[in-house]
Amino acid sequence: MGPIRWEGFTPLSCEQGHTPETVVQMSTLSPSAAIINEDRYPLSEPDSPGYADVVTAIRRQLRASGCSVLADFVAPDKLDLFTEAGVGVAPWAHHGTETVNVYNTAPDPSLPAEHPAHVALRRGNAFVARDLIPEDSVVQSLYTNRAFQRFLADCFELPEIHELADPLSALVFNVLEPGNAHPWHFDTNEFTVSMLTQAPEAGGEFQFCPGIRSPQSENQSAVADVLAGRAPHLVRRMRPRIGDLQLFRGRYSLHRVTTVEGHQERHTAIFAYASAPGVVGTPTRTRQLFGRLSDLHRGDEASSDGLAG
Ligand SMILES: O=C(O)CCC(=O)C(=O)O
Ligand SMILES: [Fe+2]
Repeated sequence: MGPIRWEGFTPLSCEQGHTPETVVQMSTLSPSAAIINEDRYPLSEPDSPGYADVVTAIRRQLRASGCSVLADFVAPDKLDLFTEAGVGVAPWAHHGTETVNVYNTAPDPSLPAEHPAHVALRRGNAFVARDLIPEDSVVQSLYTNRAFQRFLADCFELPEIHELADPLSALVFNVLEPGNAHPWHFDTNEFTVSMLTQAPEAGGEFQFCPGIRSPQSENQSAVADVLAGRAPHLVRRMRPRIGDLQLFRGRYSLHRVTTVEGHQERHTAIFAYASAPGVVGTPTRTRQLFGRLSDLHRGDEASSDGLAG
């Protein structure tokens, strides 16, 4: 496998009168013409009717279910770059088999017996931290691309979005080996952007319960019902394809990935952003995911919105 490189812009020809300086400048503003399927997602033309139509459709889906899958987001001839990016770093994933609950919180005996926080789940997945993903990787280029960020902010109806300040969790590959699952959980961040880069032979289905909790209500009884398998009507099932981009409000929607079957690992690139700058994961969560901390992780364990986890 050759080195993975993506320049982040389509080189402009001399006839157009662009100097090297303007080309470099455009590389941070204009996307991605090279790797994004601009026929369907015209990110380099944010003022076009086509862009507005795409954003409107995505907003509608996000409002309705907290999830929108942007089919064929990556240009077909660039899919391999994403798969190779994941395959190249998967050996560096931190593997942890841990007993967790849906909130990723420590056991709390003071909670009532029926509280879903008492349900112990086995999490057998692995994460590659951002600081182990080469800077010239295609996923780093996409993560930091301004046009991509502007597009995501438009989709999530935010004035702007910010890269996490967390050097580990801002951008990760999630590696699920055969036999492992990512059990029911809520995400720490409000919304997540992810892309399957290698599919399992079987299993590894994404399941979610749209908007099962909100900042106003934890809705513990419904969460407990889902964990006990008593509420299949609340669960939606999805099987993403490589190169589809998934936008997801994972802080409010309980979700999981079912057990991976067959011989091939399931790889997902996860692009984490926040509506405010400077967001860093808590030390507890960071240790769970990566087995280590970075200098930036402070001792502050409290979440900002009052929800657990
Ligand atoms: O791999 C996926 O599709 C989802 C992963 C996930 O939910 C997470 O990392 O929080
Ligand atoms: Fe998640």
